[in-house]
Amino acid sequence: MKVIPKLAPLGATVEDLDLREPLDADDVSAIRAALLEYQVLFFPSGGIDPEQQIRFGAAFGRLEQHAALDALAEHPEVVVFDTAIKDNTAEWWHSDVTCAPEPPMGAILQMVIAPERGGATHWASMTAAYDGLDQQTRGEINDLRALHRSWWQPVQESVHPVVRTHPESGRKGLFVNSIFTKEILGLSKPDSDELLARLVAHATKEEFTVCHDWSEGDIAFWDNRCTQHRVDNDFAPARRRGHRRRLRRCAAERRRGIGRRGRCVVSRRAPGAS
Ligand SMILES: O=C(O)CCC(=O)C(=O)O
Ligand SMILES: [Fe+2]
Repeated sequence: MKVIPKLAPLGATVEDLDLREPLDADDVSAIRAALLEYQVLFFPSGGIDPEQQIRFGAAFGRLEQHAALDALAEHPEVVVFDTAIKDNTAEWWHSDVTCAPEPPMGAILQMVIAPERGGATHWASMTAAYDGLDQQTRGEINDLRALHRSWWQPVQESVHPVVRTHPESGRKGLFVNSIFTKEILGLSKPDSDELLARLVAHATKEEFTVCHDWSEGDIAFWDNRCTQHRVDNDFAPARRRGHRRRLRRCAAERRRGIGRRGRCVVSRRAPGAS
C-alpha cells in the first residue's frame, strides 16, 4: 500500500490496495494512520460492489443508517445519491449529520457512475482552518457552543463546541457548517449570525481545501470529525443529455468511549431554512 499526499492541506491517494479483498489488520491500521494525517483518502478501486464497500467501511466502525437519504433496499446502511432518482446535490459545505450527538466518524463514498464532466467534490480541513484563525478570533470562540439542527423530520438537534478537539489526533478544529449549524449559544441573534457567517466563510476558503475530480470506481474516505465537503453542481448539462452521476456511501459510527459527546436536545420544532 502506497500513500501519496496531495499538494494541499489535506488529502492523499492510496494505491496498491485491492479493496475487493478483505483488509488485514496492518492495512486497517495503516489506513487509520493515513486518515488521521491526511483527513481524506482517495482509493482508485476500479469499482467494488456494495458488499465489498460495506466490508471496507465496517473495518473502521459500525455502519449507520441515515434518517432521510435514499438507501439500497437490500442494504439500508448504504446511501445512494443518483441524479436519475433525485435531482439534488450536496452543493453546500457541510460535515455529515452534525445534528446528531455523535456525528459519524467518517464516510466511504464510491463514484459508481461519473458524469462525463463536472461533479467534482471538495473537502476543507477544519484543523487547517482553525490554525489559520487570528489569535483574537480564537480567543473569542474557544469556549463557545453552537446548536446544530437537521433539515429532516423528526427534527434532531444537538449542541457541539464551536472548536472541537479531535479525539485521536488531539488537534483543534472548527466545527460549524452552513447546513446544520443554526446559532451560537449565548450571543444575540445578530451577533450569532455574523460570527457564524464569518467562521463558515473562513473555514471554506480555498487555501484549506482539496478537490477530487472523480473517475468511476474511485472511493473517498473522509474523517467527518475534522473536514467539510461540498459538490460542484456543474454537471446539469451532462445530465440533460442523459448522463448520470451515481454514488454509494456508507458512514462509520464514532467508536464508543472516544471523545466528548455533544448534548442531544431532540425537539419536534419544524426545521428552519437551511
Ligand atoms: O455527491 C458528493 O460528491 C458528496 C455527497 C455528500 O455530501 C456525502 O456523501 O455526504
Ligand atoms: Fe455529505
